[in-house]
Amino acid sequence: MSREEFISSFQDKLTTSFGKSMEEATNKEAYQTVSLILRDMILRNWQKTQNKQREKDEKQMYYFSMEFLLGRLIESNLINTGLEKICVEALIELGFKPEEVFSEELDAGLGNGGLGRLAACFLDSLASLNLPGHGMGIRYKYGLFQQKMVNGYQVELPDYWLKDDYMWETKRSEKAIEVHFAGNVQLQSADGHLQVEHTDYERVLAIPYDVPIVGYDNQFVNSLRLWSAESMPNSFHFHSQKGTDYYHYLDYKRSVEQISEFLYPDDSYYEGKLLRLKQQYFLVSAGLQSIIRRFKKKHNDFLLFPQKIAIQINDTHPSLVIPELMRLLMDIEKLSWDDAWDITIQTVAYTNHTTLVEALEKWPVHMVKSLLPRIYMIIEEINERFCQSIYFEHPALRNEIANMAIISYEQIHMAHLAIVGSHSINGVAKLHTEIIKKREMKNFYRVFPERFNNKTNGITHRRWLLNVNPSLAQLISNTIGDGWIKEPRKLIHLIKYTDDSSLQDEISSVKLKNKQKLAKYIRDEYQITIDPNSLFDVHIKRLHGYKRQLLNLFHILHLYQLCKENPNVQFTPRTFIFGAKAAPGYHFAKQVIKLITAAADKINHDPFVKDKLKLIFLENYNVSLAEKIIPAADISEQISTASKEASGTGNMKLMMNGALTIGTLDGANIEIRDMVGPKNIFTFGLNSKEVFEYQQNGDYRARDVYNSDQRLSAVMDTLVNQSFFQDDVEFKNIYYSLLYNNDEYFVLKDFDSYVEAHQHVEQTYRNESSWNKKSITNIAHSGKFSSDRTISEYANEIWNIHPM
Ligand code: 26V
Repeated sequence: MSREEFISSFQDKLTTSFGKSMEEATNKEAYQTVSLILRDMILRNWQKTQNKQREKDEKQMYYFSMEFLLGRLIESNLINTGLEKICVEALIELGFKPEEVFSEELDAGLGNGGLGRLAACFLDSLASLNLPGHGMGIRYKYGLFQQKMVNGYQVELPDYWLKDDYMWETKRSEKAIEVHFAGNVQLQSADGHLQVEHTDYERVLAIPYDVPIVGYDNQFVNSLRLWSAESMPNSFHFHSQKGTDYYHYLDYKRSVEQISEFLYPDDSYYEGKLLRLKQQYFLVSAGLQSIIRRFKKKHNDFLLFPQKIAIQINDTHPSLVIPELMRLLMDIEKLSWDDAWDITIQTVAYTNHTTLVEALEKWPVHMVKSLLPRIYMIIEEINERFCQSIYFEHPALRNEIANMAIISYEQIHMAHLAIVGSHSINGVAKLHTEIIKKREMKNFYRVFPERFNNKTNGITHRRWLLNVNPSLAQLISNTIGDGWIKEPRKLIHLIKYTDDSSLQDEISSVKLKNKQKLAKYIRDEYQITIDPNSLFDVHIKRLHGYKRQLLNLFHILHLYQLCKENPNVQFTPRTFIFGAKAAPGYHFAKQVIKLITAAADKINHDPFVKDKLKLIFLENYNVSLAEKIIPAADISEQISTASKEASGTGNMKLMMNGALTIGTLDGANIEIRDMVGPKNIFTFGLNSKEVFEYQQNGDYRARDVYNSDQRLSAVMDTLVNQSFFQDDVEFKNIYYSLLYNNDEYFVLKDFDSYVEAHQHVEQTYRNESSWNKKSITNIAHSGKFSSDRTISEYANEIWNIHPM
């Protein structure tokens, strides 16, 4: 499509869809018009891809996830279809500002954080690598809440992302599926076969909305299928004389629609909520039934199923896939238990994303029994057979059966179910996988060693470099050619230029421009002026104790005290930027947010430190905001308590944009260090072994650390002595949790080495050439962390799917 053709389509669509002329069109209408043009093109390729996949009967992979954190799609769709340049030029010619037009799209925030964004990056890589792999998720009416800051506190508002039409979805009413809840189950034996009779169940209609997932420069389009729950008026029998049935119907309708109403906003603390269980079964049952329906169009032998279908479950959230697939194969398709079990195991693979005990899913037996009676029977049978097999085949583990059982103490352990019912269990970074094998799941590893494997996470370099940082992308292409876009490992060619002073200067000027842009955004939105020449230190992720935003803040307060004590201290001006949402019920995390904003208020208004320190807490951190911050970062804060962060992916995005990492030896930070070498990353703190030892021996004394470090006690005392903060109620809580609850996350313990690492950062930053060299080194090694690499590993080693 040429620019002229684009402009004429634009004018056409504007008239036919909105009845408006160019002069009257708003940014939103311009956005919708561009999407419509793009949509036409994408739909054609979508159909072609589907036809080809159907014809060739290639094996398909389905990624089941309760979360897909897509953000906006307009720019990545433009880039991937090759229309970006033309569209941008056309919009400018027509008098629009492209950035304003694109930002009319509301983020699809159907995820909490890392796990949901990973799913979105994976979809991009699958399509870009011509791999037949699709997403299965829920079309939540409300995504992750919008964060409003009121008086320094987080307040949550509903995220009604569907208020304008969502331009990328297609409703497929004709492909609706019925999902059944509750009721009674009777088992009967009929001519050697088990007859299952399920009666008096509640019927829910699952309507699929398909979103095309566009590959980069390959005309290949996969699908993300998002399910929405609707009531079934026809299934409801109105027969009361008094007219109360109508009200019952409305109750039923409301309760059904709740299923896909909102995304649970907590990604670290499991609560056994019935509605969440309903959501999980809804996704799993609708998704599986639609896969089986498609399979049956070509095949009647279910033994072929694992050769045609692979299912990856994103954490345990969709682990009901295992008993539901069993149910469908046995009760509906009439396979034997043994055949159904072989098929299920060969089809399903499970990714573990956390070892935090409080995040492990355990459903109460009574809940599953009443909501999903048939599924409960199947889980019981799986458990029975599994426990038996341990008893007879692994006598050495007999004493461990109670710990390994799927059902124990009236709870169903979903991780155990996921391990027993799948052929592959993977962690998301080397260290994480080792921890799973050697500690958290060591008994299972003894039983199924061949099932465990590692797949270090990745990010799509197309969005996180090409799209968000076009000037850096251009500079890279000018230096080493643009082969890196299709083969991100080629970024390594930059390594030859680390000493090239002209590249160093250009890298630094690209970074400066990005920082100026972010500074302007912050000035416009917050009326705070920050200095683009200061060091931008960025800490962006969900707020959680283990991610230790508090450690960062203590260091900032320490710097503040240094400036105050000695006005002549040699000081590299720094701007600290935070972005973080806390789960609405996570009080400690909310107190930390309040502490950060209170500190920001104080520091930013202190004329004494005016040119030296700024602290910004950005409201409503989400994908689109991340895209603004990441290209402008000098330092990437990845400071989790060692062993707690399974991988991290923000670390990869920041590195790819030339930021240097200050981090603990945790998650993928370790692999980043292995790639760039210890000189190009600032590591500090306890390692995972040391953390485990303290936990095992119980010999950590936070109080002793506090007493022995005067800088630390001076900082912490400001939380309680009113010298610095006014409203001190929540801050006292933080203080007490550190000293009286013995600092669960070793913030105090790591303070000293963190301060030292920051001194090292500061010294390095003063030497511009040395800094730029390190920055280039980081970019050069970031190719390994493209999700293209991750997805190729999954495709070859777990799914056995092939590029088409
Ligand atoms: C957990 C829960 C617990 C129950 C309530 C709802 C809910 C929703 C999400 C989660 C997910 C927790 C696991 C998670 O997000 N892990 C993150 O996964 C990233 C991708 O693998 C990884 O980079 C992060 O290190 C890891 O924390």
